[in-house]
Amino acid sequence: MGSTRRVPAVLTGLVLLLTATAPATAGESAGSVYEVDTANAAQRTEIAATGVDVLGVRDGTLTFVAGPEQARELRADGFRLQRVGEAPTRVTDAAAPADFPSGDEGYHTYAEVTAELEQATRDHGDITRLSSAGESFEGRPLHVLKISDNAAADEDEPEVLFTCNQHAREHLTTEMCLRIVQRFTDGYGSDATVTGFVDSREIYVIPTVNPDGAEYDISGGQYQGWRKNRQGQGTDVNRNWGHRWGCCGGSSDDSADETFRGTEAFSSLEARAVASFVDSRVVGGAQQITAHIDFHTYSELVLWPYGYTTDDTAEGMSPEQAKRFSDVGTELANSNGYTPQQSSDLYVTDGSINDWMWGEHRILSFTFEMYPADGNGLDGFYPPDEQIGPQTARNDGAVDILLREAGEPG
Ligand code: 0X9
Ligand code: CA
Ligand code: CA
Ligand code: CA
Ligand code: ZN
Repeated sequence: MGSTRRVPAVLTGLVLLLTATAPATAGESAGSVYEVDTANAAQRTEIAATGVDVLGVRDGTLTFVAGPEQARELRADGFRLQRVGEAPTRVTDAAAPADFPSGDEGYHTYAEVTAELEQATRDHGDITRLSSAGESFEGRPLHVLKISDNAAADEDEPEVLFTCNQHAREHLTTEMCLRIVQRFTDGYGSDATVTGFVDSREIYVIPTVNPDGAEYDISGGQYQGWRKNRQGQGTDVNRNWGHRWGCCGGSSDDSADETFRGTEAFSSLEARAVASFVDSRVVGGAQQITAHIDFHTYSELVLWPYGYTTDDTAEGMSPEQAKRFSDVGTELANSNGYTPQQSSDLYVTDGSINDWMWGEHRILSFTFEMYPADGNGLDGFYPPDEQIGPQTARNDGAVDILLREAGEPG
């Protein structure tokens, strides 16, 4: 990808020289950050369908990263793009980081996540069990922590799943999953609500679905603004799930794009491993997991399926079921101050985790887009680590509502 800026000829030579002698860690520009005012979901879907990197939507204003060619195309289609900033230059290769960039060390690297989970199992052996759903493309175990009384036994209790960090740069979500781990282990025996749920539910937490991408995002001394996994040019894990994969213009078939759907459904090892784990929870013909939240950032939204269609009801989604999503979604949003909506009201996505969880398993599956509500482009993915405490605790009530709903008849 080239730069959109015009460079004086005398400087061009210098730039070429620098490029030619650049070390292996030199990067490529991810493009520019743009804003455009949109009238409806159809327009937002049209923009997203070009494969640009959608960062957020606020009051109809869509913020995204686009390369020069994508920007030209959109302008030719009549969209009035406002360039508001430059995306960071990405490293092509860098060592695994010791920690987050200076000042943000409160966030957990993959090694720190692993250590936290191991510590939790040491401290609370009888109510935890650590396993893995499989490995990432680069071979990192995809940790699954089960929390329940008699955790070693498969009891007849409603099962609930929390997944985080499908998107590499959405680090606050990993902290959200760690908050759930910490709360339901350390609070056991002292907090009555926590104790009740640990005794009556089987809670599964997957703090990082995309550890390769997350580690890459913090490599090279500055945030990379990376979204996808690290398989080839990267697959958008949240476009790779197998329910109506690639059906409806809600993902890209271009591997360079930020919403690349992969070469086939579940071509991403991460989506495939998590799906296999969920499939494995079918016992005696019945899916044991009844409720799920997939955490993302940002925009402060509670979203529900289907994402592939803007219709409220569709195959496998009756009016009653759509109403339950809307009712529970609204209650969740009332508890944390987010905005509730069907995910396709934002823009159409196909191959998302929620569509698969509901479409294939009838799991009550939500996406939360966490803090901030409005993010100034890529900055929104990197709130200071002082926000970890308040912004994860903000969802305690919503987590409890979901755990309650997991016990209700669908
Ligand atoms: O586009 C996405 O995958 C999610 N937004 S993000 O900015 N975190 O990338 C939204 C997914 C919601 N769509 C469905 N649940 N279908
Ligand atoms: Ca850290
Ligand atoms: Ca149990
Ligand atoms: Ca069980
Ligand atoms: Zn996301």
